[in-house]
Parts: sequence; structure tokens; C-alpha cells
Amino acid sequence: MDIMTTVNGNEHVKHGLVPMKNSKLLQLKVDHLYHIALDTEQHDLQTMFGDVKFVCFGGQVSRMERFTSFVIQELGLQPGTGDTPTNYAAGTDRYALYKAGPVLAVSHGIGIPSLSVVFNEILKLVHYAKCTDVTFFRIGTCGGVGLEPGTVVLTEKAVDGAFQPFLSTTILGKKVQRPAYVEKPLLEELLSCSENTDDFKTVTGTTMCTDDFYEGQARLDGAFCDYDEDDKMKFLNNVKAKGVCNIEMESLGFLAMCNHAGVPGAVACVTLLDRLKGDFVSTDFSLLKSWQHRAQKLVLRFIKRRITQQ
Ligand code: R2B
Ligand code: URA
Repeated sequence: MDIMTTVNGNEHVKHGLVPMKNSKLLQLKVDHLYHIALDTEQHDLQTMFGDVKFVCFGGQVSRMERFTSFVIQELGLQPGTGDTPTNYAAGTDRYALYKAGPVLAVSHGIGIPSLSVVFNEILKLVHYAKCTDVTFFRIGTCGGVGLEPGTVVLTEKAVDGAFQPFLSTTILGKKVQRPAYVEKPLLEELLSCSENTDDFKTVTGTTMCTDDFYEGQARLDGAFCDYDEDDKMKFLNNVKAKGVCNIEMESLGFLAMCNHAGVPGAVACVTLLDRLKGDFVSTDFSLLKSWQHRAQKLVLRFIKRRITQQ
């Protein structure tokens, strides 16, 4: 297939296509999307993925597989031939990639570095596939700050572990800053998908995105900890006072990359615990699964609404 017609072109934006920011890709004969085991020569990406409108990222493979089955069921789609949805990235076990009608579900692992690799390749995939009017979501889990566990938090803006509202990344040995925010209309549209009859709360707020689950999130139960309970609580109370509702590990990278790519993106995470009350995530996995389903439900309502509006 043709790698690409234009780069960064207004024509792309006009037609709702995903613009590609890297003109060097035009010189490639074949682009290998190495970590998702697809390429532009052996796979007809436009036929396989051209109808995708919603790309949903989430940390775990099994969660994204379950989400795909849920989408298939809720959108009344024909299930595939196997017992489980097809993993299009099965040639590698780095990430998993599922498709249900207009929805692509992608696992991203833990942390911004892991997310960044698959995000790059998915962005190129939706470009090569000539997808139009695509919206990206991260559907995840987090620690809440002063919220009842099981609450869904929609990120308004993301900050790093030192409250900086941008992704700080290193390119050619230099620090580069990329802002991470959610477009207000998209946030409001997503928030409007919560319903009075929901058995959980949905709130919006600032998300703190850290480089680590333990010291990075002021836990006392990591292998390393050079601070005490008082230091921890001082920090977490300050986090709350600064308007942070939840803490996780990818929102900043996700939103910064969406913003930089010119793709609308939003983050919906369910809180697994209240960090003002403790450090341990419950090991009641069936309860955790049912909570994780809440953020998925909300995003799926958004998708259904958008589909019926088309
Ligand atoms: C939430 O949960 C994971 C850590 O347990 C991490 O990926 C995140 O952001
Ligand atoms: N994910 C995180 O990053 N932190 C938590 O506390 C829970 C889930």
C-alpha cells in the first residue's frame, strides 16, 4: 500500500484524517509497526482498520480483551470465530490489539515509556488506515485522593509527580515540554454520559501522573522508602489541596501525545482505593473487575451516542 499521501496537510484535517507529523515517514518503502507485529507491506491496514473511530487504550491485556467482548455485545456486533476476540498483535507479546466494529482496544502496559511505544505505532496505524474523526481514550485504574473507592475520575488536566502540567521528555539530549490537557467539549460530552441511576460517582479533576507506583506515589510499602507516614500524609494532603483527584501512571504521556498529534483524547479511570486512607489495593479481584467495568461502561455510552449521531 501507499505509505502516505501528505504529511501535516490541511487536506488531512479537512477530511478528518489523522495528520502525520513526521515527514521522514514518506521516504519509507515499508513501515514496520514492530511492537504490534503489523506492517504496511504485508497488511492492508486500510481494509483491516479503516472504519475505526474510537481507540481505547488500557493497561492490561485481559481487561482490553474483556472490554472488546463487552463492545461486541453492546453494539450487537457479530462475534469472531474463536471463543475470544482476535488479537491483531498476536505476532508479539508486547501488547495486544483488538477490534470490535469502529472500536480498537489496545493494551499499553504500565507507565509512560510503555504507553509511548504503542501510542506511536497506533497513531501511524490509524494514519495509514486512513481512519477519519478518530477519538482516543485511556480507560484505566488509579488511586483516588479523598474519593470513595470505585469512583470514576475524568481527567481535566494531568500533572507530573512535581505538579508540572506538561510532559517533560528528553529528545536529542534536551528536555522538551509538551502540555497535557483535555478539550473541554470532549470532557463535557464524556461527563454527560454518567447517569443518575449509576451506582457510582463520576467526577472531573486534575490527575497526577507519576513515574512509579511506590515512592513516586508516596507509598510506604515499596522496597524503598526514605520518608515516614507524616511526610507521606503531608504530601498527599498537599496533592488534594492542589485539586488532584487521582494518581496514576500514564495520563500525562497519553494526553501530551494526543495534544501533539492533534487527536482528541480523554482519560477515564476508576479509583481502586483512597490514598488518604492507605496504600494497599484490595485483592478482591472480582470487586476490582466490577469497578474497572465502570469506566468502560461510561466510554461505551459515549461511543454509542456518537454512533447514533452519525
Ligand atoms: C494504574 O495502574 C497501574 C499500576 O498498578 C498503572 O498502569 C496505572 O496507571
Ligand atoms: N494505579 C496506580 O497507579 N496507583 C494506584 O494507587 C492504583 C492504581
